[in-house]
Amino acid sequence: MFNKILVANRGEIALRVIRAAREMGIASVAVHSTADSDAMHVRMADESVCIGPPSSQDSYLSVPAIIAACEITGAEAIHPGYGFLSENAGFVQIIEDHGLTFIGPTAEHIRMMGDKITAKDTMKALGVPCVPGSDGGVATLEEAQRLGAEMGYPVIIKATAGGGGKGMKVAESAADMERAYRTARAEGKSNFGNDEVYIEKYLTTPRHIEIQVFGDGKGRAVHLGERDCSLQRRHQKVFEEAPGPSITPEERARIGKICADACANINYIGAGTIEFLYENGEFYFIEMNTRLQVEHPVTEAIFGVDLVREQIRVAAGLPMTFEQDDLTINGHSIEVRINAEKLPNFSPCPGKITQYHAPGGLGVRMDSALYDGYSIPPYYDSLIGKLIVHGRDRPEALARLNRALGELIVDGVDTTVPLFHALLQEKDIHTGGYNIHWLEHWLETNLGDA
Ligand code: MV4
Repeated sequence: MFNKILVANRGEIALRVIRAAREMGIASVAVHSTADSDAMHVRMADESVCIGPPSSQDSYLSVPAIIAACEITGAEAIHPGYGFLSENAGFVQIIEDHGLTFIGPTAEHIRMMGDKITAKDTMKALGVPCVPGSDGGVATLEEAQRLGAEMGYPVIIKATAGGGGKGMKVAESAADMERAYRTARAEGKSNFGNDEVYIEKYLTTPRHIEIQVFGDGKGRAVHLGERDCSLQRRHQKVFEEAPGPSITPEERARIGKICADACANINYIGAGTIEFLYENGEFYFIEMNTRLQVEHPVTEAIFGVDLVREQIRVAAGLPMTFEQDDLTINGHSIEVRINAEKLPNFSPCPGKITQYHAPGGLGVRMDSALYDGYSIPPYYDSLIGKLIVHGRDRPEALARLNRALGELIVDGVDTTVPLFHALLQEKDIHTGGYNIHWLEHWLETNLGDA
């Protein structure tokens, strides 16, 4: 096992990794920008290294600075958290070239899943159900038009290098295809330097269901059920839960096994998420994320496992502490993302926290790097905390969420807390009757959010 690991991230996820390391008897190194000298991850780590100025580009994304911090401190492995360098295959390559270990998948798997056409081809060949669409890339407008006519409209054109909704255009009809095809290609080119696109049948009212997978890199892999992350605004998740309110145990076992077998087949190592659209009882693969996700705690809650601990174990060449048959679901968990944002437009709201009080009690977990008097810097993501609740069933989890939100105090900045109080008044939230468009419709109707 490693003696010391470096955490190449900030905020709540840096704390999350430091906590796992400490429980394992592993020393931790925090890295930080000059804007984060007073950040909680710096205080909580055993050691810290300042790696650059406030801009992420020159600090949390600076590969030379992070490698140098490893060499100075003698850290043997790097945990990337989520975002920043977590899905950067070049970073993984450089880490390995320096004799260090990346706590995460191989550069090859990151590259494979980062290219959406390759990811889909791979998953299809492994027996994972995919959205009907083009076989690989679509090189010409004429081919796109032929496919549109063949599949029937609406269709969606997606950039192979896309993500977070960028480089994705819906064509409602044949007349709409030229515009959609050209803009998807142009956005792929300008955002990712890659204008290759593919086409899928557009699913109009699906849910976003993602399967948590975990592999040991030696041909063993398991699944840890699904999360329903359909409540999103502009491709940012807002509210996540596990298990999915619409998924039966039989469906979970079936799609879970397909995903675990696919990961075993490619010798996948560590945590991964296989994303699906789910409509009319069918799962359709869209993408795979090769990182630990923001919403991993809901899975941890219902399975009673520490996913970061397992990531560190398999990176060190040790086996996972569980097999598929050990993994059973206990109750229901919900996470809400607390962002420093001002409603109704979700505009970023950095500033000084004059008072912070985290909720507690049975079934409540607050993952946050906030403290009284902390100043949220304006340079980074607006996520300032995640409130995760766990109950014996969904109604108990919802009641607990309402109770815990009532205890939470974050003064000095605006947050998304009022949104969750309002959502908990909605019948559809209590019945679980929502899809990927529900929240945006609700925001438009109730807050006038464009
Ligand atoms: C789709 C889709 C409908 N049909 N693909 C959005 C980002 C990227 N991860 C994939 N996305 C979508 N792909 C087909 N064939 C609808 C979306 C989509 C979406 C997906 C998940 C969660 C929220 C969403 C919001 C808008 C569109």
